[in-house]
Amino acid sequence: MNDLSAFPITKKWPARHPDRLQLYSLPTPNGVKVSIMLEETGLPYEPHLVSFSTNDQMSPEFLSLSPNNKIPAILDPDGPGGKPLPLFESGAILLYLADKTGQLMPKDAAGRWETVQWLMFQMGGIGPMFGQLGFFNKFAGKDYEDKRPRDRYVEEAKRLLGVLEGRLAGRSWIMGDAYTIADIATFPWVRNLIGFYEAADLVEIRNFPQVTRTLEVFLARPAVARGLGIPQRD
Ligand SMILES: N[C@@H](CCC(=O)N[C@@H](CS)C(=O)NCC(=O)O)C(=O)O
Repeated sequence: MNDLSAFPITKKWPARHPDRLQLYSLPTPNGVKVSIMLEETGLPYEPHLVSFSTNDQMSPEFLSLSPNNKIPAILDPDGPGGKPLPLFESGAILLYLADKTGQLMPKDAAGRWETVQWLMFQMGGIGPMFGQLGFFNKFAGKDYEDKRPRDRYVEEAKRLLGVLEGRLAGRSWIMGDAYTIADIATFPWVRNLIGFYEAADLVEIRNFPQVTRTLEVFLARPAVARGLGIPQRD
């Protein structure tokens, strides 16, 4: 069950503990979703750093597991039927880990689907739109004289924050009292938007007190604090 040698990714990133779930990642907002989830669940795992500075994500070994050349990806030696399971896409990985551990997902069917809905809201809205805002505000796009592309994503980020703000009114977490994978997917992106992407003033984050209040509680969780630094950068 623990023989991972058939997976080319283990040639570049050897498994020292082949009985543990293998994580290939970098502490970006998508990457930390999975390390936070693993820290929250207590599942034993072995993290491997996929360095963008050496273009590791384009190596044949990484592409053999994650053909879209994006982190995070996992290889679970103990997947369904006891067979190894490779997986990429952070939303799919969060769903898989919730299913495997029975944690961070409501038990009732209606609550489960509502959680999946908010997970998809993050995957299809918050992640891609905040990411574009990061490009136009912090990275190469900031030098463009024409600010219309940046402003388009500022407006879209504000709109999405407004949706989240409305959802959190009267609730501790996205799913009410239950802390779930929807929170784990969403709040690393809010943190990044107002931190690393330096867009707090642009999106007028002060107008979203429910969002910032929940972000603070999220960041105070010990598993979140640990997960934000995994895998350790060189
Ligand atoms: N939808 C994907 C997006 C993952 C993603 O965008 N990962 C970025 C880092 S946050 C990446 O690996 N970029 C490397 C590249 O594009 O070459 C997921 O949620 O897993």
